[in-house]
Amino acid sequence: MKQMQQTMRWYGPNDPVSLWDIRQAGCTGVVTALHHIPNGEIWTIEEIKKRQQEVEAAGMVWSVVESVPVHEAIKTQSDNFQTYIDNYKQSIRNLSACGIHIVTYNFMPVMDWTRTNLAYPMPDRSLALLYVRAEVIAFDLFILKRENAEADYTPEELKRATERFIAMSEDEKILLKQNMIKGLPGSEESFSIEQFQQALDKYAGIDANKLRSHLIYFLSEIVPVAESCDVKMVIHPDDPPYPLLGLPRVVSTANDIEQLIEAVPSLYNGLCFCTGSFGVRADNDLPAMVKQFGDRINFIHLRATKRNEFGDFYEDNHLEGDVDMYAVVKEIVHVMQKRNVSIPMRPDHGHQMLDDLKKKTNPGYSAIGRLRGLAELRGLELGIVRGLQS
Ligand code: DNO
Repeated sequence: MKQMQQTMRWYGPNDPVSLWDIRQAGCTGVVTALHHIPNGEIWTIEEIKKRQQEVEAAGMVWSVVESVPVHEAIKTQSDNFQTYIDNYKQSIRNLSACGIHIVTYNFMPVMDWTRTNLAYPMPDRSLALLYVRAEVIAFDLFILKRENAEADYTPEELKRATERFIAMSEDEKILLKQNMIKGLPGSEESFSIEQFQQALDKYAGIDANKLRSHLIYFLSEIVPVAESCDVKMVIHPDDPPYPLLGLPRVVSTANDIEQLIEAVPSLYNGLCFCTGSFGVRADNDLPAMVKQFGDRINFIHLRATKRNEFGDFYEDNHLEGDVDMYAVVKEIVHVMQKRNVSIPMRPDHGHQMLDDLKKKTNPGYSAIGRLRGLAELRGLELGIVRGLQS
C-alpha cells in the first residue's frame, strides 16, 4: 500500500538542524528553499542544482520546494508585477529541469505565518508556539497605531486587548512587536515598524474579493506553465486562517479553495494540506476536506492546534489538540490508494524539548520536537495501513 513520503523542512546550510539529523529522523525527502535569493528573482538552474546536490549527498532527495515566494507586487498588482510573474514562471521551468515537481507558495498579504509567543511553556516544560488574538489586536491598536483599527474589532475584543496591553511588561511589548514584524522562519520578509506600515498601506482598497482576483490571475498565468513542465503548484493556507490587521486573507476555508479550483480547474492548481492552519477554525472539517480535495493535495503538513473561544491557539503535540489526526491520516491513506501515489508530508513544527531547550533553534523547527512528531505520525500511519490490510 502507498504510504506518505516522510520529509522535514531544512532551512539550508545555516540551519542548526543538519541534513544528517533529518536523515536520522527517518526521512527520505527534504523540503527546502533558496532563501538567499531575494523575493521575485529567478532561481537559476545552477543554484537549484547546488542545493539539490547537498541534499543528495546526505542520501535524500529534494522532494518539495517550500516556498517559491510570491512577490508583494503580484499580490497587490502594482509596480512591475508582470515581470515578477514571468520570473516565477522561469523558476518553475528551472525547477522542473532539475527534476523537482512540487512547489509550495502562499498568498498571505505582507505577513506569512504569525504567532505572538514563541516560547509558551507547556505543562511538561517543553516550549510551544502560541497565538493570542488579544495581543495581535493590542499590537494593532497601541504599537502599530493603525488608523481606524478599532473599526475592525468588537467592543469585547477591544476591551480584552486593552486589558492585555496594560498587563504586559515593557519587555513583553518589545517581544510582541518583534514577533509581529520581524518574520518567523521561512517568512522571507522582515520589517521595521515604518516599513511595516508602508507595506500595509499598499493594500488600501484591496478587499478580499480583489485579493482573490489577484490570486486567480496569478494562477491563470502560472498554472499552464506548471502543467506544461509537470510541476504541481500547492498553495499553503493562511496561518491563522483569518484576516489580520485589516488585511484580507482568502485561503482559509473549503469554500475559498473551491473558488480557486472553479477559476483554474487544472489539477496542477493544488493544495498543501496544512492541518495546523485549517484546524484553527472549528468550521473547517479536516477529514471532509481531505476527501473533497484529495485529487489535488500534493503536499501535507501535519500538526495539531488547540484553540479557545477567544480565537487564541497553541500548537499541541501532534496527536493531541483539536485536529483528529487519526481521521485525517486515514483519509489521506485512502486518497493515496485511490490515486496510487505517495504524497510527501512533513511533521509541521514541534515543541522545543529535551536537549533542544539548551540550543538556539528556529521557532517551531527544533530537531527533537519534530522527531517526536514524525515518529508518532509514522506509527499512526503504519497502524492505519496495517489495519486496512488485515
Ligand atoms: C510555517 C510554514 C509557512 C509556509 C508558507 C508556505 O511554518 O508553514 O511559512 O512555509 O506559508 O508558503
